[in-house]
Order: sequence, then C-alpha cells, then structure tokens
Amino acid sequence: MVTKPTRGVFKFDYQGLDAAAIKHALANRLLYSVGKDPLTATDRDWFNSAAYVVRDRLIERWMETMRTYYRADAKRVYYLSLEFLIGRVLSNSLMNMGCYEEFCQVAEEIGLDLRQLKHQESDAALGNGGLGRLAACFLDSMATMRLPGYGYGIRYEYGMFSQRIENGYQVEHPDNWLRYGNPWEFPRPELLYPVKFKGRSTSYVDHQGDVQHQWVETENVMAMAYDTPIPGYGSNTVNNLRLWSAKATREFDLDYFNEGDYIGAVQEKTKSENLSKVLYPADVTASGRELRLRQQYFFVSASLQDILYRFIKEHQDLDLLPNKVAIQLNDTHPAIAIPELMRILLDQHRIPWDKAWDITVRTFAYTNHTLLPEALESWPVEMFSKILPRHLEVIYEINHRFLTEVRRLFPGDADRIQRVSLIGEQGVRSVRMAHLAIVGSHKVNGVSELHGKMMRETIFREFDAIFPERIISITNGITPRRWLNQANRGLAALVSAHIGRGWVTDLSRLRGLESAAEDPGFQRGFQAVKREAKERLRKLIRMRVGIEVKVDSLFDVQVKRIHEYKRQLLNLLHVITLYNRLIADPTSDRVTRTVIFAGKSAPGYAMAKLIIKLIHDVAETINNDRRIGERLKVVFVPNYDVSMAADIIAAADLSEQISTAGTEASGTGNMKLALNGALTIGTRDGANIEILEEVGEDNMFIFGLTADQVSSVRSQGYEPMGYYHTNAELRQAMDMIGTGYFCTEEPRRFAPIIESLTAGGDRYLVLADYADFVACQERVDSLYCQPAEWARKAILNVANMGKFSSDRTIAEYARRIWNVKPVAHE
Ligand code: 26Q
Repeated sequence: MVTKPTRGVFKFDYQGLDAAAIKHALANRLLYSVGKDPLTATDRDWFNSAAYVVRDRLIERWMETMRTYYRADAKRVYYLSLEFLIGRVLSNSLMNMGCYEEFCQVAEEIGLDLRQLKHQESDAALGNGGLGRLAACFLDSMATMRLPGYGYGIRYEYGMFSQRIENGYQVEHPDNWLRYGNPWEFPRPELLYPVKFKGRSTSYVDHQGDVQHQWVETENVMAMAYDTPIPGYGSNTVNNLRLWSAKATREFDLDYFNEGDYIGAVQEKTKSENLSKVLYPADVTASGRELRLRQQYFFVSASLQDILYRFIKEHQDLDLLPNKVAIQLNDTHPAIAIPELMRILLDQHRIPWDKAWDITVRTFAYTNHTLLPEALESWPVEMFSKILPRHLEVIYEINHRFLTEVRRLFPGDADRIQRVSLIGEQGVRSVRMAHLAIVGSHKVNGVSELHGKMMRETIFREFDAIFPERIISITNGITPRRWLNQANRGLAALVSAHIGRGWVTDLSRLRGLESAAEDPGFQRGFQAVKREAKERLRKLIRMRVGIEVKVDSLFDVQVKRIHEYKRQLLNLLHVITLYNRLIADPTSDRVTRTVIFAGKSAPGYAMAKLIIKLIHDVAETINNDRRIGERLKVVFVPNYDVSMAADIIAAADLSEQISTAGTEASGTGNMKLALNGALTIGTRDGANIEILEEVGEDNMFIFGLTADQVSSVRSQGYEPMGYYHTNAELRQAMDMIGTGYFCTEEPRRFAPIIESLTAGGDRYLVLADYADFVACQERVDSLYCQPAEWARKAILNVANMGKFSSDRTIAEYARRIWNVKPVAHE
C-alpha cells in the first residue's frame, strides 16, 4: 500500500482535444466503458461514449482547479440552492472545453448524427423555472470567471414533472431522468454525513458552570455526495456541483433486524430515502409541507458539515470563517442554515453567542426572488418543533435578541415588534423564514433595481430602517454561453463574423453591432438566421402538436411558468380580439401571427391549469376556423424545459413580458429573448425596465400601468367592470370565454376565469391594461410590415444586451457581497 502517494508516482494518459485524439478516445470509450461493438452501438451508446470522452478531459482540470484553490487558501463561495436547472450538458461542455468543432468533425467522419446524439441526453430538470435556471447560469459564470464557487443542492431522483397534454389539460408524469444513468456525475459512496431529525433538546451545566445544549434521541439519515464537474468557458477552471442523496443509516436498520423485523427494516429504509426522491413542483406558493422542510434541512446540514470540514482542515480559528467562506442562500429555501451554523458554533464548538452570531451574519447572504406574499415561506411552529427542536430554540433566542434591539431603536412601538418578529402570531404561530434570512445575513439582495427598491420600500421597509445598506439590488443575468453561443449557432456565427468572438466572455462587446444595425447587408444576414431558426421551430411544432404554421408569420412568444401574475390571460384576450377583428373584416390584411405559448402549471394550481385548457380550446377554435384561413394560429408547445426554451427563443420575433408591474421580481426569459433578437412587448416590471434603459424607447414596445400606478389603483379600489362596460372589444372577448364560445360542449367551463377577472377584484389588473396592450400590439403589427426596420431594431436589442450577462451579475455579487477574487491556475 502507498501511504502518501505524490502525483509524480502516477502516469496519466494525455487527454488531447484535437480531432484525432477525440476520435481515438471515442472508440476506446465505446469499447471499454460502454462495452459495445461499433457495429451494434445505439445512439445512446454513442452518447454515453461521447460523454465519457468529454468527462475524461474535464477531470484533470477539475482536480487541478481544486488543488489550486487549496494551495491559494482561496476564499470560497458556496451557492446553496434547492434547485439547479441545468438542462443538457454535452454541447455545453464541448463548447466550454473548446473542442466542439473538433467533435463535430469526428462525428461527421464516422457518420454520427450529432443532433440525434444530443437528443439522447435527458435534461437535468432539477428546478422549477427562473430561480433554478439562475443558479445554473451562475455556476457557468463562476467557472468562466475563475471564481472558487461551489454549488450545493439535492440530487432528486425525479426532477420537474414532464408535462403532457390530454384533451387540452395538463397531466403530470414523473421525470425519471436517471433511468439510463447519468454520465456526468461521480457518486462518492464514502462521502457520507449523518443528518439528524426529531428527538429533543436537553441542557446541562458543564464543569465551568456554563449551560450546554444537546440534541438527543434523534432519527438519522445519511447524506451521500454526488459530484458534477462544472467547466468554465475557455478558463481551464472546472468547479464542483455537489448534490446530496438520502441513504438510510446502518444503525437504524440494525434495530429492526435485532427484533427480527426484516420487512419493517426495509420499509424504514425506503422511508428515509424518500427525502431526495422528488422536486417540489410549485414555483410560487409555499406549501408548508413537512417533507419540504425535511428536504431543506437535509441538504443544508450535509452542506454545512462539508463546508466546515473543508475549513477546519486548513484553519484552526472559526473566527476566520467569514474571511474564507461566503454562503449565498438562493431564496429562503436553505435559510435553516442560519440557525444550523449557530447551533454548530454554540453547541459543538462552545463559542459564546455574540461571537457565534457575528461569524454567522458575516458568512451568510440571502437573495429574495419574489414579493408575492403567498410565496414567503413560513413553517408552523408546532411542526418545526417536532422536526428541528433545537433549531427552534436557537431561532427563539435570535428573535429575542433582535426584538430587544428593535425595542431600543423604536421604544414603545409594539405593532412594529409584531410586524418584524421572526415568529408570526396571526393564525397558527409560524416561523417566518424571510425575516430569519434578513436578520441572519449581512447582505440581502433583490434581483432587479425595481425589485430591490420595492423590498426596501414595501414588504421589508422596517428591516431597511433597522439595517440600512443591508438590502441591495443586483440585477439578474443569463449566461451568453448557453443562451446565445449554444442556443443560436446561426446568430452566434453572424455576430462573431462581425465583431469577433470576444462577446462570449465579455458581452458588452455586442455594442460593436450598433453600426451594423443600419447596414442592409447585416440586416439581411440577421433575417436569414432568424428565418432558419423559425423554420426549425415550424418543423418541431408540426412534429410535436401537428399544427402547420407559416414561417413568415410573426412568431409571438410567451414562454414561462403559467401563473395569473404573468398574465397569459391578457395575451389570450388579445388573441381573441385579433380573431374577432379578422372575422369582422376578412379582407383586412393584418399581419399573419403565430402565437406560441409554453409553460407548466403547478399541479395543485387549479386556475393556472384552467388557463392551459383555455389556451387549448381557443387554439382549437381559431386554428380550425376556415373564415380566417392561415392568418392566425395559436400553439401550445407541451413540456417546456431548458432544451425547448433554446429552440423557441432562437425563433421568436416578439417576446411577451406582460406581468402586472411590481409582480415579476426580474424575469430572465426577457433577457434570453432580447439577446436572440426578439423585440419585447412588456410592462415596466422587473428587469424589463432595465432592458428599456439599455435599448431605448424606440426599440421596445412598452405599455400599461407602472408599479406606482398599480399600487394606487389597488388602494383606491380597482373596478374591473368599468373596463368591461366601456370597451366593446374587451366585452366581446370576455363574453366568448364566459359563455362557451370555445367549448360549446361545456359552456360554463371557463366561468371561474371570467370571475377571477371581474367579481371579487383581480389582483393582477388584467382588464386595466387591456386597451393599452391591444393598442401597443397594433404598433407591433405596423412595424412588422417594415421588415428592414424591424430587423434594425432587433439588432439594436442584441447590441444592447451586454448588461444582462450573468458574468456581470456574478462580478457584482463577488465585489458587493462575497469579497472573493478570481483564482487563476496554470
Ligand atoms: C417554496 C416552498 C415550497 C415549495 C416550493 C417553493 C418554491 C419553489 C420555487 C417557491 C419559489 C420557487 C421559484 C421561484 C422563482 O423561480 N422565482 C423567479 O426567480 C427568477 C430569478 O431571480 C426571477 O427572474 C423571477 O422573476 C422570479 O419569479
């Protein structure tokens, strides 16, 4: 046995990136790792071989990156997130490694269809939407920028459900993404941590007379690590994403076996392993389910043990933790990490409260992703006390000290105490996770300027008064590697031919296209790539849903989760209005439109599911109405995921970003679509406002109430029926929905939708924005009749998207929150 091997002892094969080396490796991997003969190998076999070839080339860089961080004693960033929406990995890794072209050449030589090969890989859909995809974009940016960033999350056995449409209704199916194995992950069966639940908290007085706390009689589950390498683009940095999987403990089994209850033992084993079984598919309503809280603590506990193990190996003094470790909480989902770190410092390391608290606050930062009250997590105290009794004590103590401070700052203001308390007392007593996260973090950020400002001025204004400077705005971004270079090869090539490839890692270089926007030759080039992307989407729509659409029609796209606040209904009201106008005046030569929807509804969100059905019924009626011919088509593309997003976004002409002002924290689809040369029709909401600042009023279609106007309409009392009575086209569209024009077999099917827009008062003010939206869409139509002018504006959008690179976002986090610097190697 070698006791302390040095690297020099071993010899590694050279893993070349040239075509010859790749070809040789591909043949070897097929034979020796997949165990197949080239004559009988299937597409999946070839995909796996390709993945292994890429993976082999990542590993050395990965190890070297980790060694470099270690040698530099670099400060690390840990991004804790219950979601990482990665999508497919093969092309992305090839491109980031710089051997995509070489790989294509090899595929061509040996007669492999690369498109078919790519489709063998299932999307890693370990996220719901924006928040999860943001985490994936951040990993790409951190690796590209040579920052020591580690992702921590859960290795769900089932990711985001796959959406099928049956008779116009959404039906959820499990996403068994690991069925054929996952070539990108490295199981670490030896890397296991115990995670405790339940039991009780006891205290005793130690020999120095101090009170000590212990958490005893717990039920334990093991967390096993799976590592996925995350390569940067052209940086040689390969960072790590560590996902935890639940495994039963061995002691646990033994109790049962001792009692001779073999079946009971196996059942208990599967019960504890359920923890990492499935992703919660709700993106806005916090459901307060016990399993969800267990998932949160499970991955937080394992991650903190791992982080502290790595820290303590190198440093003795926990005082230094904030100098070497920054932990970012992706929403409140991992906020239990705050009392968990306190518990470890207090109970295990015997650090006094004040010092432990100072270390904790300087280590954590929290990102908020929504202002909607129903999305703010709170856990019933009773449930909390059963699952995490010691954490509840710690939270009470945090709250006690915090409220003492608030009383000192604002004497005699009992209402304020109630409002800011970490414990909500209305209804069932509950732990307010956002309050915990704010109090326990040195920085709290909103995800756009407007969102941060609204946090400071509305829901968290009292915290802003107590902790000035703590709540900041850092506008979201998207990685240009996936969302332009990979999603849209045609546009990427066109752009690079004009300004070089520098934009891939410095998106502000796109400014160089500003003059090209005026150039008719470049405009034609742009129109040609857009047309090719639309042609691909046309075929995909034909294949997936059997609808024929015209490639030269205006592709009007709204792709995102289905939610009332995102106002797919406003879009539909416009669609129905267009339809009515076409019928009223069949000779009017309006622009031919293809209105494309895609997105999932939370399985328990009845109104969102009804909206999906309405989209289908409207589509069915319009698409088959001979009177309007081919001039209007409505398409719902099922099972929207990261791969589908790339295909749709590259082909879009018009991007619908029409949420009620003040409701969409940022949006990131808005950025992806504009970067791909779609023009935006949108409200002054979230990052739309900043896109408007970058591209200018002339190059964007802005309509509707502002956030300030929305709040004053709400406070004065919104009266939707006024709009209904005064606007004949609106009334007609609504009556058609409400009385069964689109569903003669069940005329009252959509009555709840009409009710939500009128009676009781619609929180999202759909009818208030209808007239302005329709008028704005008319401006869209007239511009679309001037193709060169449309292209010019679309190119100007691309040219001005530099700000929305997640590299810029990450640079801001690094400077304003984390205090970390790039670590170069080799
Ligand atoms: C909470 C409790 C229980 C179960 C599920 C959840 C849950 C899960 C996911 C709550 C929220 C989410 C996801 C939220 C989300 O994606 N928000 C979006 O984040 C984007 C990135 O910052 C923003 O651009 C979007 O505006 C925001 O809606």
